[in-house]
Amino acid sequence: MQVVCSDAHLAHCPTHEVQGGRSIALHEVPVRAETIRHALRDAGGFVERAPTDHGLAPIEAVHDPDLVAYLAHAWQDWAAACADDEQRAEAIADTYRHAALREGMGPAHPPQSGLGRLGYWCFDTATPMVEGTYGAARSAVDIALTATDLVLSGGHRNAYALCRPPGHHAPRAGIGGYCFFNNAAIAAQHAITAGAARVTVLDVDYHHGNGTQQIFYGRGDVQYVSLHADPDRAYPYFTGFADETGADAGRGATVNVPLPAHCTDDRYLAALDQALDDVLTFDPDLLVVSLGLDTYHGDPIGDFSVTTPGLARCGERVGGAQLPTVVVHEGGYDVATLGANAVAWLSGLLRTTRDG
Ligand code: SP5
Ligand code: ZN
Repeated sequence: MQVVCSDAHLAHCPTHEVQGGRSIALHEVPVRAETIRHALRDAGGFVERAPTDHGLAPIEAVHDPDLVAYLAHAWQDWAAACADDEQRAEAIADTYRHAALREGMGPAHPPQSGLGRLGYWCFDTATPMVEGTYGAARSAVDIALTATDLVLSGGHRNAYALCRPPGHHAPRAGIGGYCFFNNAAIAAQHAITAGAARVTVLDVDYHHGNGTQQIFYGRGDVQYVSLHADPDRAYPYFTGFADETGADAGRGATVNVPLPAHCTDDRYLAALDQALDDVLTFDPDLLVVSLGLDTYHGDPIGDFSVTTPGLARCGERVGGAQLPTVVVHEGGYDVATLGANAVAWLSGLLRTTRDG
């Protein structure tokens, strides 16, 4: 199996996030991708490839060009506005553009201050930026796009994009949830631009992919199907309910399956089988999987009970759909098991894929 990866992600290395009011060590760290890379090397049968530069056009086909322009100099803006080096180390906003702030007064404009600007674009306290963040996020997009090219025109039945930072929480005009550019959404749109009639994004990260859902909510050509922790108890709290099914031309093309705490392998696989029925009914030309390994029972920020053999069975079910498939990496934070779990899921996919 082709694995697209690079060292560029190493430059995105903030050290802390604010979760539930506490400053804690950041969960989304470089060693996540490195440990998966090494496990795939040890497992054998995985071939590493470098990404190619796709430029800004595929990003701006999905994201607000003003957001893209902001991110290119966000850290410099922040650094210039900071009081001292200690504050400057990592960009985390203190004020967010909450809908109630300007209710009845028209939309806010991006403020001049680098501190204010961050809260204009970012929606949470867990998405710190450092100087190397933009380059790493650009590279993650190129990784997803290169993997997509391998499947669209490179003669490969599937490919794995080992992306970091992840992407599925980033909407058209915002960042959050450790995400800057929505790698999976950009890959899906890239396939449509290249001539695909229909593309499905199947999101199996523990968290709801609010960004991907928002980007395609009104679209009938890109289906979004997600299994995730019920937003009544889990981040991102405001999206991912079962009654969110799409709007306008996208009516019925969004499928949300909220799941309970301690969700077992069997419960998860039953939900996945149903979701795959919806995917096959939609009949996409390409499947993009947003793969999060934070469904694993040992994940520090999840509460599911999915095991390593369970993850292998998940990969088998997805491979059984027999669709050209791009697997785009999202979350998963139990560093000790990430490698084994990635190998399990991807090997499952390969086992059931014909001429994989
Ligand atoms: C890509 C991805 O997986 N992003 C996840 C972002 C989650 N950010 C904040 C999570 C807050 C979770 N609080 C859980 C406490 C568990 N003990
Ligand atoms: Zn997640």
